[in-house]
Amino acid sequence: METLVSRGIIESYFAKLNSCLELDAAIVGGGPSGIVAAYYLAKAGRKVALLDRKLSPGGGMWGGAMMFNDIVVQEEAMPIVRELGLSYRQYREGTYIIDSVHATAGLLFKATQAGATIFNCYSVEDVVYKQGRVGGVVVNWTPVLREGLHVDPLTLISKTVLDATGHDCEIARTVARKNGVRLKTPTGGVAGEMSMDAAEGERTTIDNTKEIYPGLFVSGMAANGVSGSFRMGPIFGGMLMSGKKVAELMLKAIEAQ
Ligand code: 48F
Repeated sequence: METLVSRGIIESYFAKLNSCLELDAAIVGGGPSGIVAAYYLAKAGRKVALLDRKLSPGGGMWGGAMMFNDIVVQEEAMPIVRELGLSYRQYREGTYIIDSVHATAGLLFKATQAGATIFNCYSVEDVVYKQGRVGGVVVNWTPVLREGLHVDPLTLISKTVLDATGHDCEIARTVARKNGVRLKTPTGGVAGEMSMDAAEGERTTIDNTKEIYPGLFVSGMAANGVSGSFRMGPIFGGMLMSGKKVAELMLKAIEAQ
């Protein structure tokens, strides 16, 4: 029995990893925008893997605000909430409350059910960069990096890469710093996020969701971070809409290749 269990996991896991060595979409970061992007890309029949450095993907959504585990979603994003089958209740006109643990678990369930593969405990430490294009991600075990062990990474080739790493915009930062290139952002680099303006931050999150370098897209807080716009706190409609928008942009880019 013990050997059967171990062999089952090893064979299944490495078949899964092997099938993800060449992707349509590599999504870095399993916060709400990344998970929603994974859902729509997988639903469209694309080969998509989402990588998150933590044991439990979900980013900043599990904890609601200050660990009070509810989130607010505005009317414009409710079609996505309904499509994903999340339970919610109306709060005031045009605003809804969702239990944040239910929301996070629900998004992860729907994305994987649609066919997205999630690799947790994977840190993306670099990208594949060829002929002026981002063409994949360089991954390592999070514990390897945490321990500072000198262990080389593996590579997943991908037609598109999404930086959904949240406030730190890690992938955009790495691409600009290591390759000396200008990104399609107001500064040509990572401008860094501004302080809180919830309404403006929500609006600009959608505007700033785009391809910032050939093959490299941004969503969620990373979209506002690279373009120097506002944070918005525990209102999550913009994150969901950003994930849907970026999936549509990435689908077009994949089809064009
Ligand atoms: O920050 P995060 O939740 O991303 P998001 O989709 O959503 C932002 C909101 O949660 C919140 C907000 C809403 O109003 O402002 O902050 O923009 O999740 C980002 C995820 O990316 C992972 C990290 O563990 C987290 O789960 N991550 C970050 N850098 C890396 C990474 C990396 N280099 N490799 C792998 N995962």
